[in-house]
Amino acid sequence: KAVRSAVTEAAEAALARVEEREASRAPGAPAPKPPKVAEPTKPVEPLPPKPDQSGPDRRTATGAETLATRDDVAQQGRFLTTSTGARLRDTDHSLKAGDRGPTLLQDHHLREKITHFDHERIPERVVHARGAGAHGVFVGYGNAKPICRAGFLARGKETPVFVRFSTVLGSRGSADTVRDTRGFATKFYTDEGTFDLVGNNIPVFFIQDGIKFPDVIHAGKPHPDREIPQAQSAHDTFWDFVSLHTEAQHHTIWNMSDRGIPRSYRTMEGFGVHTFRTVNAQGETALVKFHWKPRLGVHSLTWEEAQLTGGIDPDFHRRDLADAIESGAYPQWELGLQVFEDTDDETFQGIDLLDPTKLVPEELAPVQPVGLLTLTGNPTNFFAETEQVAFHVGNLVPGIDVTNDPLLQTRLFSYVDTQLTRLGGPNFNQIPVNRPHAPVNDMLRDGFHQHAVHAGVAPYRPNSLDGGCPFHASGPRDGAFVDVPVRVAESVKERDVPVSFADHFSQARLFWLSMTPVEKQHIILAYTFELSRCYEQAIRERQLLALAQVDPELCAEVAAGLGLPAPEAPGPLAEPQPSPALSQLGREWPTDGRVLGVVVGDEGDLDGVDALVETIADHGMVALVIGPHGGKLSDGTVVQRTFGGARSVEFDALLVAGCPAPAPDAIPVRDAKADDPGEPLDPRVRLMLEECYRHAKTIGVWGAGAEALAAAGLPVDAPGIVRGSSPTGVLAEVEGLLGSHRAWERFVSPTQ
Ligand code: HDD
Repeated sequence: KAVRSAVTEAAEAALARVEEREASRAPGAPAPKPPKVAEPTKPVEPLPPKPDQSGPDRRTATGAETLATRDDVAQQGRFLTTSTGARLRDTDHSLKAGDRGPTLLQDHHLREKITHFDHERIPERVVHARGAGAHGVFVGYGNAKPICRAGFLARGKETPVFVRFSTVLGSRGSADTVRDTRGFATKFYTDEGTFDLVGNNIPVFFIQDGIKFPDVIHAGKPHPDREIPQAQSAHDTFWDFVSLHTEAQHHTIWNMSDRGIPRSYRTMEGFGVHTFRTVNAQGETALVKFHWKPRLGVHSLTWEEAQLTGGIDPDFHRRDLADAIESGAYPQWELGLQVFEDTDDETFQGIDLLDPTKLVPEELAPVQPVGLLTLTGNPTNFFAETEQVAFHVGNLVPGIDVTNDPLLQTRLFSYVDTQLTRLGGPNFNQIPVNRPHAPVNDMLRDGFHQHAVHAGVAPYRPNSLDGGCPFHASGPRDGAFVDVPVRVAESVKERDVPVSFADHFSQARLFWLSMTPVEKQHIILAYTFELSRCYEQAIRERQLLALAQVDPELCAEVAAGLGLPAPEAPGPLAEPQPSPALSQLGREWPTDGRVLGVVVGDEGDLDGVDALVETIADHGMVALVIGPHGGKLSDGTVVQRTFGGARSVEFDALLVAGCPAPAPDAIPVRDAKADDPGEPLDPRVRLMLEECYRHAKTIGVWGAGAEALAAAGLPVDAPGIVRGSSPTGVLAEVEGLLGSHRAWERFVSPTQ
């Protein structure tokens, strides 16, 4: 009885409080804010979708217009509601028996909010978990017509696309700049169905048969006992596998080269890797390899930059892509084709086109541009788009077909299968980012997360009840996808591999021989680092034996770094003709979107800095003024980075307008020199200069800037150092040098 009366008293008191509040409210006045709410939650209009995101997904999986448009699926209305649309007056306090609880099971809103949250995560991709996406458009040049009837390649035809870049090994939250292969997957929403080009930034693969994919991935992923290391190949299991399984050696040398640490997604090449078969309007076939050529050229980080960036800005590539798009510096790639005659043996000049560990040098089969990809829009919602996008190498359109490459054949199975778990059922093509833009009438029904409300009673063929619909397209004239009637050789069932797949080293050697000395140096350092992280001596020795079959110099240098004897190759090495196109050096590229740091002090030398910043922007580059403190400098110059907050890795080049002295209360960055009253240069600027110098970045100085270089102990007349009297004069020269990415001559010794 006592308990009951206490409850009744509390309830009455609560009711009285509510009544009191209601009574004190003027007629028509809004409901009072609940107590203890720090942030008023005045309803505002939800953000409209970005104009560039006004997406093409306003239809059901059957192609019909639907009420469930993107705007509807997104948030609407001014008020917070439950998921079933009931307006809520409080989402900050659970429903309790009295203000001190306990909480009531009856609180539907509480349970809905927490239950939904509990299920917010889906399994990350088993590979390529870490990625960034963007919307864009592809425009065909029309010149592919003689070999391919795909409509999206027609002259001037615009096709919306979604691209997702990724690393392979790391988890979803891993750093962008690790040494790894990068995924480059493109979804073309064509009028003839969705075409997915699911490629990488490396033109070859570790394995020749997809049945070994779990092996290579298990070897590359963190060790199963302690789950380390994250997102890298510098560990025993990876090198154990590739040294035993030598067909991986070609892909591995690409990973150890600068290709493994791209400067930006915007400066990566992309490759379809496999050979595909194209068909023209006459039904004639050709074999092709797909290439993406970045307009800004192929550029990479240095190893040290990649390491520093991984700590300072693990989202470096993701941020770079989003910033570039948001600022209107739309990244571009040309789609190119290497075209080969469709012969019975499917080889070109002795290269087996079905072997995905082999490339065809561009000098032998030039890459012919057939269209332009421009990325113009950032995703509105990372999860909805970038995470839920589902690619599949089997998403083909009329005019493009697969070959018997055994790696590709397995991939045709794997991509649907993985989405069933990852996206929770068979209807993932109804998710907005995956919806085709071509009309869909597929007779696929029901299943988890079915969003379409299919009409009709006869989802089967033949039928008479739904008027016989849907009909078969009669052939190419109706836009049908027709499997190329490739002759299948008379054969027996066997688990075997063609003899032509047996050569594992000649193209790894071709790659090595095509590198410039500085690129070779980087490769040597990468192998030495990675193998030095292995514990097992036998693995190092076995990999050295593999390197001996690539090149004796490479093997000897890595062996010396590891303190091991260099083994001899068991037989003579192939002597392939080098392919200069494989090198990243020796060409000039546009400098759009390059980031220039402008170091200024509080005093003096600020003349012309504002004009310089404007000129940099006019030239399509980004200037970030780096000053001793945030806000504005004495002449009003706005500072974007402080000496304490900036690090060299953010910049492609540094312009130095003065020789800023250390602040009296400066915290030394590296050593105690800053306390020395004689120290002429702020140690944080010194560190920036030293790093830029070590990474062979262009440094431009004028006025007292030259003193800063000298104070940092750097030579003022080294390659890539520009000295001048005016900021604009210096900028002109720096811009010229940036075209070749780095002052490559500055990499002189293996220690750099
Ligand atoms: Fe794969 C994802 C590229 C071989 C199985 N792969 C995936 C992605 C890319 C590639 C870019 C990420 C797509 C995205 O952003 O969502 N994969 C390749 C390339 C290969 C390759 C260029 C060789 C030339 N892959 C390969 C094989 C298998 C798979 C041989 C299986 C036998 N790949 C998958 C997968 C993934 C995947 C498990 C994981 C997530 C997904 O598919 O959607 O199915």
